[in-house]
Amino acid sequence: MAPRNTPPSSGKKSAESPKKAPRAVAPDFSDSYDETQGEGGETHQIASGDVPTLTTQQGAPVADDQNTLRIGDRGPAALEDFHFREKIFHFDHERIPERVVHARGYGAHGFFELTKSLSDVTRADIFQRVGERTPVFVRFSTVAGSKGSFDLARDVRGFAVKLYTREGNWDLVGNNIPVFFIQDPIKFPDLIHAAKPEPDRMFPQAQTAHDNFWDFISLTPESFHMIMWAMSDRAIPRSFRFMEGFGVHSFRLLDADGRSTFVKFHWKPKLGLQSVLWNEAVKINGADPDFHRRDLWDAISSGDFPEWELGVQLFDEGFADQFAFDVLDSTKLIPEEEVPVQIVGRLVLDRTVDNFFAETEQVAFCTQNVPPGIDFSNDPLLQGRNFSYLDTQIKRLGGPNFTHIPINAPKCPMAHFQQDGHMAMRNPVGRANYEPNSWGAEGGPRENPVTGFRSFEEPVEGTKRRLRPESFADHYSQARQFFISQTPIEQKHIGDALVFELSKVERPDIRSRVVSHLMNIHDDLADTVANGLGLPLPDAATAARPTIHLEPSAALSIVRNGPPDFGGRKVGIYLTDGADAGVFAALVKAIDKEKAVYEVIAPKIGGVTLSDGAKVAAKQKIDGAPSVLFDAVVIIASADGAALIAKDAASQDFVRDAFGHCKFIGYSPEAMPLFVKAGIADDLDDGCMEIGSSNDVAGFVTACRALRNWNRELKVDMDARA
Ligand code: HDD
Repeated sequence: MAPRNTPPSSGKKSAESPKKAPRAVAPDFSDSYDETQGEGGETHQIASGDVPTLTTQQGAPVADDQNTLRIGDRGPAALEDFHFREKIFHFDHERIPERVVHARGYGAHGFFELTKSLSDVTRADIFQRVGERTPVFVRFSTVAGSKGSFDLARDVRGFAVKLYTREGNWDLVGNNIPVFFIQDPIKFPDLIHAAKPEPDRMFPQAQTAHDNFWDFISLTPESFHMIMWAMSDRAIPRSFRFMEGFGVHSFRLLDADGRSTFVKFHWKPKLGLQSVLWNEAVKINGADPDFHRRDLWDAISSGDFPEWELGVQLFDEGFADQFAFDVLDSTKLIPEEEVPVQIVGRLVLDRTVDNFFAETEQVAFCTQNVPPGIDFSNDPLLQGRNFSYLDTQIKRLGGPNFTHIPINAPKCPMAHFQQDGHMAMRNPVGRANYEPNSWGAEGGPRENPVTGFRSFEEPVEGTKRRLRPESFADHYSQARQFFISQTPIEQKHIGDALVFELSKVERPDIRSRVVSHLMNIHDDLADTVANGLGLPLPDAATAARPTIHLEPSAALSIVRNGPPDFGGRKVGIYLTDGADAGVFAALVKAIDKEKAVYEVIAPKIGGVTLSDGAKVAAKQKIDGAPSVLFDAVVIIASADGAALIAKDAASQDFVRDAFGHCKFIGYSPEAMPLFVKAGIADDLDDGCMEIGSSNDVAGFVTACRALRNWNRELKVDMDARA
């Protein structure tokens, strides 16, 4: 081979010239492309038949997309290579700023269908006609992590819904938790700075388990209700499909006469609530960082469309006046026992995006997007958000015309005089670009006092000043109500989460300050956390208002609002060669009947040969399919197969983790050596079910409806005082 710095001798090259080295060959599209040999011996595919010709952005057909234009065989590139320059220029500019919060997200299309008219309380067109469907785009997200972070962070989940109504877009930009950390939007940058990676070291990514976050929280008592939710299993959902959504704030509904009814919005998943354990979440992040987005994509692609009910809590000024808390305070919820949630519609996600960037990345939610008949309350957080969302889209999407991007454009007619700006796609046409004008019918659109948006006519007076109202001062009572509304296993998880997070905090004084707030919430919780951290119990933090006792609310627990059946859940079936074909067939049938899904896992990706000689392809090799990816697992092994997998670490982890995570485990009797080697053979309980024949299958699948056998975990609590 000629040395690199040897100049070409003449136009001719020796056989050893580096140019002759074989080049990467493009994927084989030989069905649709004709292949031809490039000058250097490389293979390319050229357009033919229905396959379009590659062009530049200007539409010029491209003859060669493999080689830049150069002078001489081994000489410099030519500046006139417009195709190369355009391609690289465009590539260099592919990234846009990620969202400052909620950077990691995943979206899908669907529809909202009204099932109960709200025409008595609102003129909003979307709430008038039962059975009518409105197109929607939904984006789920985590808050703190950057775009490439993992899905199972302990974090709040965004639940943002854009409804393309006939009277303009309505963006209901909510979370999977019905309250928020702060009461005043001026604290939002501080909250987010504190939660994100620390600015000098830029870690930890996508987690709040660090000093800055807990320092801020411990100095912000109003955050403690939200902290209870964020430390509960709500913050590690099993799937977007199994979590609730909340509009959080009190909004207003306005009827045609301008009369107002307060409303809070709820999304309730048809498949019930479900979360994972923290130990599972940590492992899922390693095994499949895209766990949530893959789950949503797979469900929609397979026709198992995720569905939520839209619920509304309606209340009037009279209720607001007598409610124990301020309905304008976003750190408080209204218990469903006090104002029931009425179901008025359903949301179905039935279409994945065609392109992630065009749709999910470019979608711009703005809380101030409301149609006539829906209006804001004076919740200060909401008022602040109404400024922030519009502002952030300009930074992110580069100019004021982001509504021209198809995902953001309303699907109803638009007519206005706003024009120009970067990337204007559809300027108004005609002579008049102002109003009033005297161009008559050709003068463009006019305001309409009847159909147009009207704000609630609320008499307001007061002194201009900076203050936090007295009515916002109780920070602990609803935090306590949340805690006492949880089942024992959920209470344990809250304690575990607090101990875990605070164990990552280096400064003992911060840990102690957090516990001092827990003292105002619940003695047992404070005691468990202090004990788990090895701290003496501190004095309770000074409270602006003493904690009052509120009755528990069943709606606040995940376990009490689990699924009606095992539908939408996934079973991991670990097979070996020689596994019982009858049991496998019965299992598949029972899972299908339950509307659940399964994946076959095998020692080799090539699959296994069952007892009857049938071959079964594997979806996963055991190393890539730890049991954390499944809701329940089954091991069907032959004696020889069991002897083989019993020695394998990934196989041992598979059953040990499934057991530790309280999952239902089905197994053929031959699989027992695996449990022995995994060290759990003596612990197997009634959630571990032997499947000796196909007759045992139905009982197992029915048992899985309970999702977990929590008793297993309740026996051990490392943090609680003995
Ligand atoms: Fe926010 C994004 C939800 C308070 C400022 N927020 C954002 C998203 C969701 C929420 C779901 C992602 C939307 C998407 O998928 O593109 N935010 C909430 C909820 C809050 C809340 C439920 C409290 C009730 N947010 C909040 C405050 C402020 C912001 C108080 C500022 C004053 N939020 C933003 C933002 C973001 C955003 C900076 C970043 C990206 C974006 O807007 O589009 O404007």
